[in-house]
Amino acid sequence: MISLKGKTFVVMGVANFRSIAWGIAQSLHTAGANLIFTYANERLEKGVRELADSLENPNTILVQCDVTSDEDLAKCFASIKEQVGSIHGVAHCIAFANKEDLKGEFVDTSRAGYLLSQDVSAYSLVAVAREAKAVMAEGGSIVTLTYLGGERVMQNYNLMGVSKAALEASVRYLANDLGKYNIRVNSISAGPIRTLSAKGVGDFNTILKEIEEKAPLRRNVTQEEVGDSAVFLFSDLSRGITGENLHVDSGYHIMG
Ligand code: N5H
Repeated sequence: MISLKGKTFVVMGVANFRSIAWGIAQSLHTAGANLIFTYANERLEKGVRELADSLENPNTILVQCDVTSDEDLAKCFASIKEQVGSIHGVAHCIAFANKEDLKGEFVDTSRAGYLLSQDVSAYSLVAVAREAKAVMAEGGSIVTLTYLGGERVMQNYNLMGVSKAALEASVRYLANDLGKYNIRVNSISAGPIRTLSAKGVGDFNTILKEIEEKAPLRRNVTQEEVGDSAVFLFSDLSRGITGENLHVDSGYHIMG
């Protein structure tokens, strides 16, 4: 197993125990890393605190951070700097789209809905990377989460697909900017997992079934698998990789 002992990682976007962010946090914890969790608002704080406390030998820090607020972001990373000095990576696991925009046709997307989704799901990575750069004195690794709908048209993913396309392009431009500081930026394109984001998706079972039938591995992926891949991207084993989109999807993306 890869050791990340003595290294500190910020995990943004844990909503509950099903979150991919939580899978990443658990894998990081298993690798011996120190963890800092950020939560968007008070409503989410209690759940994140309970999960953080459930980790064996918890040595974790919680910081509030709404990524749509530049002030919050600045305060959050200043507080992290004050508490730990420097960090070695950030897991950005944050996205949002209004429910009504995740059905029907993309052509009907409102300006406000589009901008909100871009702000929370794509621009936030740029802002987080800028803040994180100031706290990554020894270089680092930034990992964000995307989905195949950012590369091709997937039913109902609509404006989230466009936000993920912007996120994936942002990964490449950020990788180019931050490479000279030995900061790597990559994304993981996870197969569908039943998270809070997926809640209310009417035909989610059909989507999962299609993966079981068509993906090379003939099964769906788990939070743990995404978490372990993130640990690889956070570790020195991936030191030659940046600007990459790693598909952790049972190979589904290679299928026509
Ligand atoms: C093709 C699909 C199925 C249809 C699309 C699902 C898109 C989900 C992503 C967004 C981020 C979900 C979202 O913003 C839901 C909100 O409108 C309502 N939920 C909330 O506000 C909850 C409480 C909070 C915690 O959620 C968020 N996001 O803040 C894609 C699926 C097969 C795969 C999938 C589910 C992809 C993905 O991007 O998550």
